[in-house]
Amino acid sequence: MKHYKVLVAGGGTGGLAVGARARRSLGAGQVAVVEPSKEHFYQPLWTLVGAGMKRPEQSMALMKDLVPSGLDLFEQGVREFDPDKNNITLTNGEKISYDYLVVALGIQLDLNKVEGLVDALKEDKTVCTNYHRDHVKKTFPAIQSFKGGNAIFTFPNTPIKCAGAPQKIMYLAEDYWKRHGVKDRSNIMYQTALSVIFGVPKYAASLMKVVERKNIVLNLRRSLTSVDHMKKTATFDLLDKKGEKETINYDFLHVGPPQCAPDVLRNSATPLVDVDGFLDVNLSNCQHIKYPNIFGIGDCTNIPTSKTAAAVAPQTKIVMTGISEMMAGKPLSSKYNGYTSCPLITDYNHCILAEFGFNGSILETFPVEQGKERQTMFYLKKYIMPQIYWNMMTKGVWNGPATYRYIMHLGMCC
Ligand code: FAD
Ligand code: UQ1
Repeated sequence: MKHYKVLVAGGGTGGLAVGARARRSLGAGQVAVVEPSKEHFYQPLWTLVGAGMKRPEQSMALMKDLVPSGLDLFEQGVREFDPDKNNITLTNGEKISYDYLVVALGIQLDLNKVEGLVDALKEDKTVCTNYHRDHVKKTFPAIQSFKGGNAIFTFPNTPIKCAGAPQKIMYLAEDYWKRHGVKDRSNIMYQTALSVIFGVPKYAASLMKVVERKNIVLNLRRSLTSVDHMKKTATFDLLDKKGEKETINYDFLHVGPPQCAPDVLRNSATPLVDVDGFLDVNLSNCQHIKYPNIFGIGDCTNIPTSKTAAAVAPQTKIVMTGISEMMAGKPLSSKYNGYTSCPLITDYNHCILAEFGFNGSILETFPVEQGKERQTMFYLKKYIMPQIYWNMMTKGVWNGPATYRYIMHLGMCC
């Protein structure tokens, strides 16, 4: 059985970053990443792909080109965890053992939870989702060919990555339709399972002004249950009226799909996960609650902060610091504040850069009013973040903006 000092399950944003970081600190041949996909995606770009501002290829790089030399890559899925024996089984049956395991499996789309959605995404040009590596390509053509009627954007009744993404694409589509003379003939609806537009009151207040200015119909506590693409209808559960439903005709439908913990975790026979199937970790240091040599990072964990790549950045450092401290026999020192960020794009030129931590505490980097729609934040999202991602994050040298926040606030902040 092959053995590694650090084994990383999943080679997405968190897995690649932590793998590269561990490789640098522990040397060649000591660290491996298990990732079945040959392709790695910078998913935050999908909002811009959906709006026609970036090409799909710009969001993708081959794993073989990203993995640094000396970091071993297994092009397999993890089939089973055996945390009591410190090993995992791959989909091809091979077992690998480890001293430390980092679980970075992301969150899984649960398209089948909405009856008829898979068929609608395949068959109907007017149904799209920025959340899927293939279907994201349909979004901009669907926006371009919309000639008026009902345009529906949905937010699911499940955990979700980048909770802002279902509304960002709506604001971009509205801007596009306004500039192309379609807006007057359209009825834009945001159907969300939440009881607010956004979870942090400061940014929710700014977004409510955007919704009002754009004449968007905001329908709270609605959960998409089925799509009939032959009849072009979408049906929603009214979450505050038990058993009641509403059916709406659509001419354009962007779905924020239901999501769930990855199957391999949810179905795990071991006590690795919480009741919802997410990896059960300590929110301060990302260490597993029961197995101290297991750490979790990113969307697959039950850390109570919004699931984003921005959150993964500081977690990468916390995980690697924790492993180094354990190797040195020291107690863990990290205290994660829950930092996460959501660049809420409101049109083709503006963005509200939401940055917050546990319990909605505001953790803004820049010494300006970040609740405002700003061009500078749009350029940060469109041009600077992809550079940071490909040149720093995937190489394991981006810890998030905490140091810049401290400097820009002259040391007078968190
Ligand atoms: P992922 O990057 O999803 O990686 C998980 C990896 O695990 C995948 O490569 C997968 O193939 C692999 N895997 C799955 N199952 C197995 C298995 N059984 N064995 C081995 N490997 C497996 N974040 C931001 O910070 N800012 C944004 O503006 C932003 N916008 C977004 C817009 C959209 C449309 C989307 C979809 C996401 C956005 N995000 C944004 C969220 C961000 O992309 C994720 O939070 C981030 O990628 C999480 O990293 P991760 O490593 O936890 O998961
Ligand atoms: C961030 O660190 C990050 O991860 C790489 C993102 O994902 C793409 C983000 O969207 C944002 C906003 C951040 C935070 C970075 C800065 C400079 C505020």
